[in-house]
Amino acid sequence: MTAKKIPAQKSKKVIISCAITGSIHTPSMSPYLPVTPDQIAEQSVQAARVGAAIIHLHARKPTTGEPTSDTTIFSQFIPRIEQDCDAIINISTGGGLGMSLDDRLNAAQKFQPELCSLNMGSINFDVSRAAKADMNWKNSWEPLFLKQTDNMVFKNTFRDIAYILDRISPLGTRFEYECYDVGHLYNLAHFAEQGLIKPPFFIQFIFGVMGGIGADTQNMEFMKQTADKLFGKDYLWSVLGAGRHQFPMAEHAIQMGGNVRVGLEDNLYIAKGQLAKNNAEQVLAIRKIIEQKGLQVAGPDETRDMLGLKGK
Ligand code: KMH
Ligand code: ZN
Repeated sequence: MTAKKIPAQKSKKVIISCAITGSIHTPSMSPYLPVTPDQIAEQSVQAARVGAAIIHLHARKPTTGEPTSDTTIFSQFIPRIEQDCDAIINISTGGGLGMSLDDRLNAAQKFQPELCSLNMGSINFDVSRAAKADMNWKNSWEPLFLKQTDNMVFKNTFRDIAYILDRISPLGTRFEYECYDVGHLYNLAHFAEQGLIKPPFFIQFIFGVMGGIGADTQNMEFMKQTADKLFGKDYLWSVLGAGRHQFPMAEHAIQMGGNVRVGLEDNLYIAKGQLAKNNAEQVLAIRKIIEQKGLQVAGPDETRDMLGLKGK
């Protein structure tokens, strides 16, 4: 996948989001995946200090690393991150595969952050191939969880999305709209037409999840053309490439004038065969690419203005 030669847009600043831990990777895959509240807080603050304006968060059970919606665990890292850096907190409403919709909303309702993720459609989300890896599993839940994902739907029906909007929008929280395929942009347009969401829309184009659109640059251009058609100037876009697609897709997005998401939620590596030692390493690497193109990284307050957020 070679990036086409498109002149970089010099005027605007690039927003870096960092997704710290997620709910898909498991602790045996990398010793650097943050799992405990201390690790999540430390890596979030480090990532913010080196240029991430937005920190996207999930929680895990500290002893096993299993994804959890328990707000007492979120409360062991969210206030610390808020206190130790100025980054925008973005809490997942995707939670972990298999969680109920209400559980997925617990943390967002409690902490009322500036941003939440909102997944714009139901998809297959298959990471079962990871269960076949020749791995010395640290916890029995890990291979069991991974294995069953070939028969799992990540459910985000129109009713579910409306339910989330109904509960979270009144808190003044805005959304990062997660679009895993072109149809999800149309779903988003439907909610915009209903007047249930207001611009500017911050859209995350997600490439390379098994169940979503593939990770190639033509698909990125098609997603962008479709979003232009549906939302005109009313949106900002960012790119998340899953796994090994993270950096090539992010670089192409920067070249096309988009924003980027990195972090160990999406990819555990910093180079082929080399695990990232923390989230900040990936933030620094993408920052270097942005600056080499003569562009600047957006700070948290600039990002708040660009996305129309309520503030800290
Ligand atoms: N795991 C990513 C592919 C969410 O948390 O709501 C997308 C994501 C979803 O971050
Ligand atoms: Zn997430």
